[in-house]
Amino acid sequence: MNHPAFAGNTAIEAPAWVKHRKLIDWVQRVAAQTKPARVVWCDGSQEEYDRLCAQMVEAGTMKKLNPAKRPNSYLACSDPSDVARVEDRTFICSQRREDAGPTNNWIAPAEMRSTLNGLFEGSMSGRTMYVVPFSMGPLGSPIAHIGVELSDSPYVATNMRIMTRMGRKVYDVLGEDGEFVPCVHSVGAPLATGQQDVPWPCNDTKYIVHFPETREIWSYGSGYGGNALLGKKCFALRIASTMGRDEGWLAEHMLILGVTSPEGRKHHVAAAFPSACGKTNFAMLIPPEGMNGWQISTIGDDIAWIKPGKDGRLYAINPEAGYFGVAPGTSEKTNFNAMATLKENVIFTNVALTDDGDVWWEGMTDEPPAHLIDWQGQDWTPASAKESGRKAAHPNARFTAPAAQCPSIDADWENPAGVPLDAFIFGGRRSTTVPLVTEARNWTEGVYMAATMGSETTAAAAGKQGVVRRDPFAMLPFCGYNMSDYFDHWLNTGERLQQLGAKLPRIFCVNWFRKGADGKFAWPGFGENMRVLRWMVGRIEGTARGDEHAFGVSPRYEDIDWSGLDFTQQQFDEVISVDDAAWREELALHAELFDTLQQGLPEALERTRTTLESRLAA
Ligand code: SAT
Ligand code: MN
Repeated sequence: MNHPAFAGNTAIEAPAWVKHRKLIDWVQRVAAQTKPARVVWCDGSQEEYDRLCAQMVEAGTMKKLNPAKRPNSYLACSDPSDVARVEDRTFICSQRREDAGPTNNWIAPAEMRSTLNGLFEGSMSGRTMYVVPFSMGPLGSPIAHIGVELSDSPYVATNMRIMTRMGRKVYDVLGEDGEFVPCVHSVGAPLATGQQDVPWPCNDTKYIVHFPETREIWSYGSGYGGNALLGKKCFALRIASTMGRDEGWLAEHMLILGVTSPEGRKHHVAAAFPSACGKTNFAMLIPPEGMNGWQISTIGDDIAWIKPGKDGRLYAINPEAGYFGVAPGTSEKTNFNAMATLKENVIFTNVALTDDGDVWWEGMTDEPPAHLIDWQGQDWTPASAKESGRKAAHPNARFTAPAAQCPSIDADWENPAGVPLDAFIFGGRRSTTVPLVTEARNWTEGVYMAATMGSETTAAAAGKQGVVRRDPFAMLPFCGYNMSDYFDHWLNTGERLQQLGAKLPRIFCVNWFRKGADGKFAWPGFGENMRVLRWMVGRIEGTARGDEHAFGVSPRYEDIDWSGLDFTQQQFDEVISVDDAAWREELALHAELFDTLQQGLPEALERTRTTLESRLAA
C-alpha cells in the first residue's frame, strides 16, 4: 500500500537499529498469529507522530483542533462502550490462584493462553501492527524498566509517545539482549478486505491479562486508557508490583511532589488516592492566598516506583513521561498548572468540541459555551443539557499531555536516582467518618490505615459510582499479586529500613471529601490542601502539634495555618471530628475486609485492628 501514513519501517523485517534477536523473533511470532496487513516499527519521532495523527484524522478517529487555539492538539472520541478501565475483565494469571489472591480475577495460565490464542488469531487482519518500544522511567535509570507494546491501534502508539519515553533510543538501552516486558494489544476488530473501518474499533469481548511469572501482558478488545496503554496500569503497577515484591521495591498508585518552605527547606511526598480522586490536582497544587512563599513542584501524578537507597531512605521516580488526567472539573481555578500544561501538544479523549475548534468539558468555565458537539458527536446546548441531563464531556474524559509542559514540574523529575521520600499520604473519597487528616503513630499503624482505606467509586472504572468500596493503598484494581502478601511486603520494607537505622517516611491519612449536613463538601480542597500539607511538614520537622485520638494524631484548629482563609473552628470540627459510633461501624467493615483477605493476612494488621477497637472503647 502506498498511502503516506504507512511510510517508514513497514516490513516485518526489523530495521537495522533493532539488534535484539529475541525481540525480533517475538514480533514475528505475534505478527504470524495476529496477521496484520503491515508492521510499523515506531521510532518515536515527531514526524512519525504527526503522520499517525494525520492518519487518524482521515479515519475519523480524531479531529485536529484549531491550531490558533490549541496548537498541535487533537480530540479523539471513543466508542460509547469503551470509556473506562474494565476491572471485571482484568485478570492476573499466576500459576497458583493464591498468588493472585481474592481481590483479583484469576484464570489458570494454560486456560487463559488457549482463550487468548483464539482471540488473537488473525485479530489484526487488515490493520497495522505498531511496534512501540518504551522506557518506564528516565532512559537508563537504575530504577527504570523497559517494555515493548505491539498494538494495532495508532491511538495507542501516539498516546504512548506522550506517556512514556518511546522510540529508537530505547533500543540503544536494550542492546542485543536487554530485558523487556512484552505487551500485546489488539482492539479485536479484524478488517476484511475492502471493509470500511469504524472511527473507534473495539470489541464487546474484552480481556486485560497479566502473566506475572513470565511478566507478560495481553490486552484484547478495548482501545481506551488503562486497558490499552499497557505501560501504565498493566506494566507500571500490576507487573511492576510483582517485580517489586521479588526484588525488594515498591510500585505504587501514587503522585509524587516536592514541597518547599519559604525558608527553602524541601521535602518530598508520595500520595495514593484512587483513580479520579484528585491526584493530578494535588500534584500540581498552587498554595492559596496567605501562604505565599510555599512552593509545590510536580514529579508525578499517578504512579511512583520506589526503591531503597544505600542510605536506607526510599527514593521515588515517576515512571511516566506524561499525564493521562481527568478533564471534567479541571479549570484555571481548580488546577491552573494543568490548564497551562494543556495549551498545546495534547490528545484529548471524550471531551466536547467547541464551534471554534477547541475543547470544553464540564467545570472548565463557569458558563458553558452556547453550542458544542458533545463527546458522542451530538449537538449540545446548555438548554438541551438541562432537558436531557446529557453531559458534553464523558465524566471520565481525559487529556494526554507531556509532563515537561507542566509549569510546576520539579527540576529533579527526570533525576535517574529519584527523590528521597519524607512522607506517604493515603486518601479516599469519603463523605463521612474519615477525618481531614491523621498521622499514623508508627509504620504498622500507617500500613493499617492504607490497607483499610475506603473510597466512593468514580467514573474511572466501569460500574456503579458513589458506593464505598475498600481500596487498600488505592491499589485494589492494580495490585498484581495477593493483597495480603502486598501488605506483608510493606510491613517488611518498613522493618528492613528501620534495621538500617533509616528514618522512615511518616504516614498520613487524608480525606478531602467530607460532606456537611447540607450535602455539600465541608472542606474547600484544591489549593487549600496546602494547609494540611504544611501541617505535615511541621510534623516531619518536629514543630507541629496535634491531638492524639484512637487512630493517630490530628491537628487542632490552632495547629493549622489559616492565614488568608475564613474557616471557623466549627467548620473545622465538621471535617476533623471522629464519631465513635461511625468508627465502630468502620472497624467492623475493616474486619469484613480482613475476612476476605484472610489467607496470608499479616497478623500485625489484625492485632492493630483489635488495638484500635479497644482504644475506641476506652
Ligand atoms: O484508565 S487509566 O487507568 O489510565 C486512568 C485511571 O483509571 O487512573
Ligand atoms: Mn490512576
